[in-house]
Amino acid sequence: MFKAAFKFAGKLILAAVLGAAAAPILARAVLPLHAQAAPGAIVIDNFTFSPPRLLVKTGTTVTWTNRDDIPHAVAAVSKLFRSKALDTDEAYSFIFTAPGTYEYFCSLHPRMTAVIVVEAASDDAAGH
Ligand SMILES: [Cu+2]
Repeated sequence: MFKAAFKFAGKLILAAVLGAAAAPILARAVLPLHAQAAPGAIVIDNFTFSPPRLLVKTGTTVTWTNRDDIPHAVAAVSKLFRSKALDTDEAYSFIFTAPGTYEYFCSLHPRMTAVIVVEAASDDAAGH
């Protein structure tokens, strides 16, 4: 009788321990599907925008950081955005709210070109 009750309690404790151990694993597996607005980071160095083509979702803040030892600037071909000249280690950010292909260049060195492709976030796509 006591033995049976003890066995039963042991099973409950085992279940509780397993449950506690499984919870963080489940949380880790589920979370990345939600709150993931991958930030966009572009590095300017050696007269080059890297990456030359960046794919982001709507609502993403893209930040350009000048790691070159001379000034550069960021200017959209469409004139949607335009930074001032960025000295070494200075940064410029722009939030992309609409899907599209955004070509841009360095207004100080117009041969430096690159592109940002903005895709609708999955939540947006469902509403349209
Ligand atoms: Cu430049």
